[in-house]
Amino acid sequence: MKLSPSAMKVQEALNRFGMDCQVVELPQSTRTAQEAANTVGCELAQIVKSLVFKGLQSGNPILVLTSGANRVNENLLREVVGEPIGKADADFVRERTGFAIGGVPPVGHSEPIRTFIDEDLMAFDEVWAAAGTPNAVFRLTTSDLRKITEGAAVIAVHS
Ligand code: 5CA
Repeated sequence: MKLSPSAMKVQEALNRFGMDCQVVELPQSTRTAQEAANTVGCELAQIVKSLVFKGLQSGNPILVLTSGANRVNENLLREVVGEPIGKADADFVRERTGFAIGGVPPVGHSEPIRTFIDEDLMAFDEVWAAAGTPNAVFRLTTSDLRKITEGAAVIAVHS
């Protein structure tokens, strides 16, 4: 099956890391973590949410790969990041990652993004992440998630 251009960007990024995982584009929505869990048939907590925040002093994006069941505690994140942070709006997400909300992947962004991983994801062998569109996902091991995020810190970011 031919992938859409955004999903293809993610597949190519995975290939560059030597991953053998396959992006799948589905007829059902995977736009939210709950929809993705329902669609692929996994636990909500096994979905990797790619949440973008904005450093309010630097203007830099910050990516937090969060377990689907968790909410990011912005006070904790602020301490780790070292500057005040705010939520990113849809335009900022698209500009700085190259992807629209609902499809933001953990890899393949238009620029390198400082990334953190929610420690709760590490409880699983396998997780599912968005792959560029609201209908595209891929499954990977959590050790591969660490590999493709190249040294991202694993932190406790939820309340
Ligand atoms: N495809 C699924 C996971 S496989 C997905 O992308 N889920 S997500 O949780 O990472 O992306 C949705 C997130 O985007 C929401 O949790 C929310 O933090 C954010 N979001 C949704 N709407 C907006 C909006 N209008 N402005 C800013 N952020 C938003």
